[in-house]
Amino acid sequence: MNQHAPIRIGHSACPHDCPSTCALDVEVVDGKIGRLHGAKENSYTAGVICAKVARYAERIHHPERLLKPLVRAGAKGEGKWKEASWDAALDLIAEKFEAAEAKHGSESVWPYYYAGTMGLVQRDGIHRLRHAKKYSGFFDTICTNLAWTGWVMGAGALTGVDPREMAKSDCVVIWGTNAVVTQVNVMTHAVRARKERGAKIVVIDVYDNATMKQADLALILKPGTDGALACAVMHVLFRDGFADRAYLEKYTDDPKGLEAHLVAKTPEWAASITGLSIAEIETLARLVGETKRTFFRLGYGFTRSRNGAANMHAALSIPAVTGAWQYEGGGAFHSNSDIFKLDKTELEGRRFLDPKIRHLDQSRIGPILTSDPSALNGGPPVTAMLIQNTNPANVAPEQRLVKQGFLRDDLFTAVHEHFMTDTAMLADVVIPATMFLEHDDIYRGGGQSHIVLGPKVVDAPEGPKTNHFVIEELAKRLGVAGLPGFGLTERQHIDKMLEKRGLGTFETFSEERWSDMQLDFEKAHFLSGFGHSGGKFRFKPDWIATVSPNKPPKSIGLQGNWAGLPAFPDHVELIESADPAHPFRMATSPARSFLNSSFTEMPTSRKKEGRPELMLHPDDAGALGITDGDRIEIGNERGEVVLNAKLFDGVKRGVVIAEGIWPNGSHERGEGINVLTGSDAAAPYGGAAFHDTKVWLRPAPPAGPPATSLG
Ligand SMILES: Nc1nc2c(c(=O)[nH]1)N[C@H]1C(S)=C(S)[C@@H](COP(=O)(O)OP(=O)(O)OC[C@H]3O[C@@H](n4cnc5c(=O)[nH]c(N)nc54)[C@H](O)[C@@H]3O)O[C@H]1N2
Ligand SMILES: Nc1nc2c(c(=O)[nH]1)N[C@H]1C(S)=C(S)[C@@H](COP(=O)(O)OP(=O)(O)OC[C@H]3O[C@@H](n4cnc5c(=O)[nH]c(N)nc54)[C@H](O)[C@@H]3O)O[C@H]1N2
Ligand code: SF4
Ligand SMILES: [Mo]
Repeated sequence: MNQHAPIRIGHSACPHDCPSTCALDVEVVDGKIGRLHGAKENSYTAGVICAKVARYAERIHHPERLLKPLVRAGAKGEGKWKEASWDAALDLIAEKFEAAEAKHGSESVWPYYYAGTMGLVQRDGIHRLRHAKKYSGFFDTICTNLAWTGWVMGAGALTGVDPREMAKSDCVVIWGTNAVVTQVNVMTHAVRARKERGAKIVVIDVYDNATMKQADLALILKPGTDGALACAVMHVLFRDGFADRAYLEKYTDDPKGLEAHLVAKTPEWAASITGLSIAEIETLARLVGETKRTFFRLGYGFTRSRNGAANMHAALSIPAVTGAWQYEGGGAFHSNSDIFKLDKTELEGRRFLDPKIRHLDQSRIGPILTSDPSALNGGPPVTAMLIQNTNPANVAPEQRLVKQGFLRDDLFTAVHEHFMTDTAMLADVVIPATMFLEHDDIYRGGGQSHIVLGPKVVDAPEGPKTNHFVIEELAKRLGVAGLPGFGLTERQHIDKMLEKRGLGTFETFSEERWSDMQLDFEKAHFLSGFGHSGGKFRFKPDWIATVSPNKPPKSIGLQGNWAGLPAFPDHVELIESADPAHPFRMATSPARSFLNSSFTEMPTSRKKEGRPELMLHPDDAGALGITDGDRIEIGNERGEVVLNAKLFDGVKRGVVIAEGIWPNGSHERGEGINVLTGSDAAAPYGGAAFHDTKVWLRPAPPAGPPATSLG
């Protein structure tokens, strides 16, 4: 980069799958990207972004970036490719989709996508093609299902207190989110409360992570036991006179029933389940009881268990008992996803949606691709796929099944990517994608309240094309390009969504950069009632009838597995409990310098993360004859993986933590951590329990001949 060339500042939004959706200032020098900064004038971003995105230059100008369409030239997964023109690659994909449809019907094609980009146009346009062609539906369960469902069961809407209000709290409870790592902006506002008001910060997690280092009260519990903690806290609140009975009477469904139910949920009871001491539980209860302005910032991590929806509902019930919702800086927040209301009907081609077409569960891709009849939902095998913005061969549970599926000879897979990911390695065709600074899009922040515009900042290199281009070009080849909703540019789609919402146009938004959609105080605090009919917070969830954004479409067949879900907040043993053959429980918590599998290609990120490791308690290691750095084999019925032991006393005995989703090829046998995680659909309607896995550990046998590495 020429040091004397003038620096231009472009504006954008971070497209990655992170609740923060930071507004960005982007340095551009000589048409190349320099440092990225958080927009200071955005009241949520407040000038702060994470380090991995600040060094985006390393990702966008990466020497291994995909620049040419590639067609498989050897066996699947062998890594032999020949270059192709865009026309040839798109013709081939269209031809294979037509052939699949001719043989097994349109449902044998399964467009598969996720939130590698959160831009609405580039991410969600794939549905336009899906619906127009009656391809199999996509039930997106992998991330938000358990968390959102649990929240909505209680509050009735996926909204909550303005996250900036944390700065006005006297106590911030950061529960099951490693915010320092996964959404750093939470800390900006929480730490402001401590600096300006002497607020206490509480962190509840399964290990002593980076966020816990910031805590005044640090609680390390066993995975999947948060419901027990929440119940004991509420037991103490009722017992010691901290329950706000007037609030309970006015705003909740059955406070007397709850109080009676909680009589047996003592701190002793919860201590035996959570591994916390009675004193720790009493301290938390007293703190949130005495501190009316307590802000519960509830994350995703503690819901990635088979009882995760119930645990979210239980934690969310606490502020309804204290009445914290009534106070500025008090109440709870998880996601604002319900406030934006941008109309995607046209973008997603919803008018073509045929309710008879089957849906397939994203998280069950392993059983689906290996043609497990229960996962195929009564339909034909999947024989053709287009994959955008996601890397299921690495991130999806039950990885051995996923890979076995991708290796099927009768499956055609096209992957649209930035890099040769584990999934791209298994494809038949790989096409190169633009990055967010090279295309137009619009974003909404689930973890905050802004809609942020992301206009194109620089030209893409020769080769990569947008997701939008690929969908439109396939539509032409598949005979649906004449249908309404096709043939528009990205900007036209953005204009339509903004205009319908009364927010102007792409043009006017380019000046404003973002729009703050925050609900007013009364609505955000549910002071005019919660989202359910009747307006009450529900301590007694209606797991079946409640309308929830995660409820599966009827055609998925999976109509709810509520067996075992509790009538009132509770601890339920739906988790993969340890047993004599599997004495440990594993959580796969996020790594700071990766974002799921993204950024694993960046040299700085890899250097910072070191190597795939398993954190375990020194006493557990001692009992197994394992010392720090030893190779250790970890397994269950689904498979085995070798990691290096990292002795660590910030975790309960019997609990182990594997941080980060390393590329499969970074592991000794070419298989990643998701070999061990389960793809069974968690109650009530599915979702992946990534932090809920029983395992055995043993010193690893000597490394054999190198396994076939897939990445
Ligand atoms: N650096 C980085 N940032 C990320 C990501 C990343 O991988 N890396 N991922 C992005 C994505 S897709 C998402 S959805 C968000 C998710 O962000 P978060 O809401 O933070 O959720 P998780 O990353 O799943 O886990 C958060 C914490 O939950 C803890 N945890 C696991 N099980 C339990 C439990 O039973 N109880 C409690 N109390 N805690 C538990 C984990 O140890 C971890 O510290 O982050 C996004 N941001
Ligand atoms: N063990 C374990 N597994 C997990 C989790 C966990 O905590 N533990 N977390 C889970 C969660 S919460 C999630 S959300 C999933 C996420 O998993 P994924 O959806 O696979 O997310 P990423 O790994 O970030 O991969 C996104 C891919 O999209 C590509 N991409 C980005 N932008 C674009 C674009 O504009 N166009 C195209 N065509 N491609 C693009 C990136 O290069 C990247 O390879 O992983 C899940 N897997
Ligand atoms: S904190 Fe999240 S939204 Fe902000 S720059 Fe980093 S990854 Fe993007
Ligand atoms: Mo996620």
